[in-house]
Amino acid sequence: MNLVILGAQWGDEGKGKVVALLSENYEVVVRYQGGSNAGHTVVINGEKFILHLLPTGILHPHTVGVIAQGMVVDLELLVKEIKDIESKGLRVRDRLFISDRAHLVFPYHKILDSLLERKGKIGTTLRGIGPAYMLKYARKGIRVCDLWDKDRFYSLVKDNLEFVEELCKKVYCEDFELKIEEVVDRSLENFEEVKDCVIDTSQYLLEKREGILFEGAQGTLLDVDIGTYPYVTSSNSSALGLSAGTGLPPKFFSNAKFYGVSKAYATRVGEGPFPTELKDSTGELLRERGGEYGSTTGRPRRCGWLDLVALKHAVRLNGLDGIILTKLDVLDAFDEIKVCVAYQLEDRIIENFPASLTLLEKVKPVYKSFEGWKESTYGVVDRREIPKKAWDYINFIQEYVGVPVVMLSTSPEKDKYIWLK
Ligand code: 2SA
Ligand code: MG
Repeated sequence: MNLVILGAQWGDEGKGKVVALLSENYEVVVRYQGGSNAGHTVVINGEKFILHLLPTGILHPHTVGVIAQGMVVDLELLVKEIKDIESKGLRVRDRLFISDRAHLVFPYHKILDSLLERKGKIGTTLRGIGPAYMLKYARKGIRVCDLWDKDRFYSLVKDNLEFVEELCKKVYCEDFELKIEEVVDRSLENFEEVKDCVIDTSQYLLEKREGILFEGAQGTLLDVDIGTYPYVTSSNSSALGLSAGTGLPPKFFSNAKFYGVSKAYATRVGEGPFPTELKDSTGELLRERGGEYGSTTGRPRRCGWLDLVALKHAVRLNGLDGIILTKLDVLDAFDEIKVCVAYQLEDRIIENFPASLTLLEKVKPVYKSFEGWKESTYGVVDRREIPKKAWDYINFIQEYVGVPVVMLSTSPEKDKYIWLK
C-alpha cells in the first residue's frame, strides 16, 4: 500500500521526523511540490540533518528518492545538499531520480521574490519559489529536460533574463545585474553532477505501483487553492497537489492511506491570518518550549492554541484517514490548555474555515479549555505513561475532527513515538 504524509497546518508540523520514521517500510519516497522553501529537520543517532529539496526518506540507505515534476528545483542547492549528505558517508546519487519535467529555480527568481516582498509582504522564504511557479504558469519556465540541449537552454535563459530585467526596471525601478554566462555555466556544471538521475519519474512511479511514500512539504493551510490565500505558498501543498505534482492519475491514489501531521498546538511563519495566535507570554512559552524557529530561515514562528476549525478543514479536504499528533510534550508545562472549536464572527458562530481574508482576520476563536496534565510526556513510548488529562485532550481532538489520532510523537528523536491504531 502507498502512504501520503501531509502537513495539516501551516507547515513545520514535524513531518520530517514522521517521514524519516515511516519511510523505513517503503521502497520509494517522493516529493512532488514546492522546493527549497521546505525545511525538514531529522535527528538520526544524535546527528542532525536538514533537508530542503531531497525527500526526507532518502536518509534510509535502502530507499529510492524521487523529485517529481511538480517541484521547482534549485540545482545549486540540490547539488550542495547531496554532497553534504554524501560527505557523511551516505550515497545518494545512485538511488535518486529527478523528473525531467520539473521546473528550475535560478538566481533571478530569488531577486524577483525579494522585490515582490518589498511591494506586499507575504513573508516568503525568499527562495524564489513564487516567481518560479509564476514563470511556469506564464509558460516561461525552464525545465530539467531543457538542460540536455545547451543551445536551447541558453536561449531560454536569455529570454527569461530579458523578461525579468524589464519587469524589474519598469515595474520596480530596480537595476538588475545578472550575467547570462554566470547562470548558464553554473547550471550546466551542476547538471553534470546529477544528470544521471534524470528520468521520466511519472513513468517510473506508474510502473512501481506499490511501496511508495509521498511526502508533502509546507502544510494544507499554505496550499495555493485551499489555504489562507494570498498568504500561502505557490504550490498545492495539500493532497490536491498529488496528481499533477507526481504526474500520476488521480485513480493511482485510491488505495493509498492519507495521514496528516499536526502539532498539539499551532504555529505559522510569515504573514497572514492566524486566528488562535497568542501574542503574549503564553505564546512565548510555546515558542521557547517548542523551539519554534524556522529551519530554512531561522525566523521565530508565531505560536498559538490548536485550531480545530482549521484542522477539520484539512481533514476533510485532504481526505485524511488519521492524524499524527506531534509535540504534545510542549504542552506539559501549561496549567490550562485551550483548543479552538468555532469562530465567532460578530454575533454569528461559524464552524467552517472561511475563504475570505476579511472574515479570517475578523473572527475570534471560541475556546474549549482543558486542565493541564503538568507531567512530562517527553520521549514517552508507552501509551500507559500518557496522563489521563492528556488523553482527554487527544480524545477531544479526534472526536471533533472525525478521524483518529493514529500516532503520537513525543520528542524529535526518531524512536520516540506511540502508535495508537
Ligand atoms: P514561499 O517561500 O513562497 O513558499 O513562502 C510563502 C508562504 O509559505 C510559507 N512557507 C513555510 N511555512 C513554514 N515552513 C516552511 N518551510 C521552512 C521550515 C520555513 C523556514 O520548514 O521551517 O525555515 O522559515 C515554509 N515554506 C514556505 C512562508 O512562510 C510564507 O508564508
Ligand atoms: Mg519545516
